[in-house]
Amino acid sequence: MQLYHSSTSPYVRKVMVVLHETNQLADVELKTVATTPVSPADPLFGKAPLTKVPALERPDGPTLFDSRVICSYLDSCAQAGLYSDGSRYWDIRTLEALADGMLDAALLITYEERLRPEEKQWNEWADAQWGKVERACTALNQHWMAHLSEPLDMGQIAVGCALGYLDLRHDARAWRRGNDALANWFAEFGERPSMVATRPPS
Ligand SMILES: N[C@@H](CCC(=O)N[C@@H](CS)C(=O)NCC(=O)O)C(=O)O
Repeated sequence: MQLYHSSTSPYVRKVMVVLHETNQLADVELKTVATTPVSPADPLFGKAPLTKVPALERPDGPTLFDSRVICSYLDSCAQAGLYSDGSRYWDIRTLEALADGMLDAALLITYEERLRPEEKQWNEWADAQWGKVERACTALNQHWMAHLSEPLDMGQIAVGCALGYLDLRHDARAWRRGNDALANWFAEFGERPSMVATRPPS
């Protein structure tokens, strides 16, 4: 299989962490591409029409995207149980959606700051996106700490990758402020070998 990859993409990182945690790294060849909304990567055309990474090309079926689909697929290949099959299933899916939603908002801020011409940038809009990230961090800190401390699952991996991205691109906005429990959890979770091996270059 071939994974369309970028070393700074937090969505790709989710997939890479799953590959590490489920011992499937050898099954996947990485194809690094640079893709943005205004410069879509040529190799993705025809395979992943949204031209986003990650995308997973398989020998026996259509290319898979997005990160949730790919992680779920890899989990089922390895029968790793990262989504559980009991009452935790919906919690895990919701936690992953919350983490991915934080990422979506944080990535929009990154694009606003890096891709849009300076004179057209809209600070209130970026701050409103950050409001979503802040509310998500507060919810994690107040309601999800017990879940985050349970055995490894996909929700935890997604939250770890989302917080790592906030540190990479939006450190100055200080997500840890008022979220001590979450910050302590991430300090430990970020030291898992799979998280260390997939740390984005700064
Ligand atoms: N929902 C997608 C989001 C993927 C995504 O936005 N990836 C970014 C890189 S971090 C990308 O490829 N952006 C290019 C674009 O938006 O056209 C997923 O979970 O895989």
